[in-house]
Amino acid sequence: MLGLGAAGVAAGPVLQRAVGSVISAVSRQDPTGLTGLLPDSGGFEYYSVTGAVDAPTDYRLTVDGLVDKPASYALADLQALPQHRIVHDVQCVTGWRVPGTPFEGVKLADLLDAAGVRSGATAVKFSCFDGTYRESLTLDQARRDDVLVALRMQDKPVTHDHGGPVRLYVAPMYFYKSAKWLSGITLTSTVERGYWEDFGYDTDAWVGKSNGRDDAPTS
Ligand SMILES: Nc1nc2c(c(=O)[nH]1)N[C@H]1C(S)=C(S)[C@@H](COP(=O)(O)O)O[C@H]1N2
Ligand SMILES: [Mo]
Repeated sequence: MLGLGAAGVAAGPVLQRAVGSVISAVSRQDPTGLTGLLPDSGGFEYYSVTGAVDAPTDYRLTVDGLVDKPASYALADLQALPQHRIVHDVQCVTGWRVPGTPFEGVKLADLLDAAGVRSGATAVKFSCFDGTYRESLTLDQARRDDVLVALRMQDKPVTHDHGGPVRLYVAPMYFYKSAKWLSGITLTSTVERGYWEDFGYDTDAWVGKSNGRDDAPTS
């Protein structure tokens, strides 16, 4: 496992296909069985690394770690903040793609500003109420305009299957960075690897410029 990242640099697309099939295999084994039950998925594939995820009765999004003002937002609090809309292609690292998908929500940068990021922080860790998935970004990546705490997707509230009520949306990166069922944002002193990154995927997951791919420049 640990050598996989370095091997990716050398093996390129061949390794990419290999790790891609790991994700497909996990998705096929999805114990919820939902993958086959979504007739109008619109090109999306349902992913969950855990079984059925319970919808929270009282949704909260916490912001903590290396901040001056830790916060806990209810959904209504997030809805009351300025909303931003991005229309961009969704690209899963395994190959499927949904062009021109609208996402709308609060800029992650705005939540970071409100929290008052302390000087020792260099990264942001995301946790999910499925209890297992986690992701991370560097602080610079997290402050980009095209990174949203998304409340809407395809011009309607993010559905439970797509990670609602609130998911992360990292437009310039492969979709595994866009953590579903977002529940926590924690400022940390180092980047902590995400769930799939423990299996060899790149932590810096730029579309076309990571995971053994070197396509046309993006962003
Ligand atoms: N909590 C959580 N977030 C997740 C995942 C997951 O399994 N659990 N899978 C990731 C991957 S690999 C992809 S491609 C997208 C899939 O999003 P979708 O189910 O809305 O199509 O969610 C990403 N975020
Ligand atoms: Mo994915």
